[in-house]
Amino acid sequence: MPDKIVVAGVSVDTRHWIGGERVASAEMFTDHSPIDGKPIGEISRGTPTEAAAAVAAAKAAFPGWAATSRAERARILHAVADGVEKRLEELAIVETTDNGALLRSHRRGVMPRVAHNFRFFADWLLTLGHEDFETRGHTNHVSWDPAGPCVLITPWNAPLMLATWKVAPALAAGNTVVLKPAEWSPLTASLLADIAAEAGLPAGVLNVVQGYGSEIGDALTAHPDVRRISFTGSVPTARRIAASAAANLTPLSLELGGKSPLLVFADADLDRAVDLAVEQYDNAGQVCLAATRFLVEESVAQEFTRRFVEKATALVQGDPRDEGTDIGPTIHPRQLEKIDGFVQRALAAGARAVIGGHRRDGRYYAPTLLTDVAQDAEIVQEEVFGPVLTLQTFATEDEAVRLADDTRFGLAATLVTGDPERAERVSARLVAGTVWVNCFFVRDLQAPFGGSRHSGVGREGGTWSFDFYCDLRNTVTAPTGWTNH
Ligand code: TXE
Repeated sequence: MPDKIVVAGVSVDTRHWIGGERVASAEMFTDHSPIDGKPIGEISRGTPTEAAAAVAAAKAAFPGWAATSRAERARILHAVADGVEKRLEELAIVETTDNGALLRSHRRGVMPRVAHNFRFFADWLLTLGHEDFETRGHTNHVSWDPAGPCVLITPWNAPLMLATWKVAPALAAGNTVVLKPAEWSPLTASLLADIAAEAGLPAGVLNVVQGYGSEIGDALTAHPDVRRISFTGSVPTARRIAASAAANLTPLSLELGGKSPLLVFADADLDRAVDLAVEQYDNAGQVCLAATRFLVEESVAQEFTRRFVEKATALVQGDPRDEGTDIGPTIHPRQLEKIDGFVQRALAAGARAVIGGHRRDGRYYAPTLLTDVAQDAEIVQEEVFGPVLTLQTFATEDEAVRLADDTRFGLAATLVTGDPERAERVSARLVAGTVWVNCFFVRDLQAPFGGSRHSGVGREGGTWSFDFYCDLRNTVTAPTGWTNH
């Protein structure tokens, strides 16, 4: 099998990246493109042996990287960002080929954000203080020490963006990393390894292991030398990882799914509400933050639906490489199957498809809006992770809040209202890690990001990332000449 494949004109190494070297596995797995379902190439299928080698490399590199000055770490992370910017077009087309999300989004939004992830945490690192204060003449000195090797496990819906969201703060804090990208979208992680090496990141500081989570996950998450595990993905896998991490009490950060509401009050600017509603089809609905449950005040529900349908049916679904495409394919036949299963069960239970409700050719699913759904219906309670939205109505603010909070998730909520007092009142009552008022998807890396309940554990972003990736130490020093007697 070749060590390198050419994807949309870009050479991608198919092997792991361990201790600054490319390492091949005996077995391979086939990576397919969601655009046409065709094979892209054969990728090294990691085993527990390679997983352990990657952790050993991260462990060996840790003392050197932890002792590297903050200024030097920041300089190298900025150089990684430079490399991402230099290869932005290549990263964008490879990612689109691999996961089917829109090329125009990768070019203009996602890949610039990947570079920003490195720049932001490099700069933030330099502001991280050492706190000092006094207790009865003693000095307390609080320091942020790197924790050690970190295992970062990432999903396929925004592969490089979500990976670097973890890699950048982990490295900035002085940790070393083993990154395990999703097997449905393994390619850009391999390019990141090249970019990091070119930027001067020392061998072993960033390692990438490819393969199936079910085959190498435990070897990573139960490893006694791993000091942090950060995971973005599904709830069942999170449970498995938490159980595996329990052996060593390894601290975990979990960013899981959502079933977020979009609340539209009668006093809202309806055009804005519809614009925000249509955005929920981004990335074919494969977005953890998507506000997939529309809750609309009764008096405007009909008009909202009319305007939504007009706008949604004008969206172009097709090849994600075309500039004019609004909605691409779903990632994998298994995901398509899962989406359609949810929709068909909902229709059988009495839901009505206002639009969509069926597959299209290949891996494409028609943008769907379902009404006549009960609050306890599976389609209202479970994350579909596809272009499938539901619409329910409410009569009062209390009812809106009750419906919004009545799932096991708590990742985000969006509310659209023209009344600032209502916005303040309602947002304070919602269980959600992020509440957007009259907007959606605005995310500053300084802000805490994460979810409550089954949407996750912990927060990422700014100080919260460093809290997670550092061991905090308080050193208490007695005043000179002080005795205990
Ligand atoms: O996720 P998994 P899947 C949700 C979404 C989607 C569903 C299933 O609802 O339909 O999850 O997606 C690795 N030990 N989200 O099956 O399994 C795996 O290799 C260690 C929401 O793809 O959670 C991949 O790298 N790792 C979400 C990563 O976990 C293991 C994004 C995610 O895969 C492992 C993606 C194991 N035992 C899906 N088993 C979000 N929050 O944005 C698997 N993995």
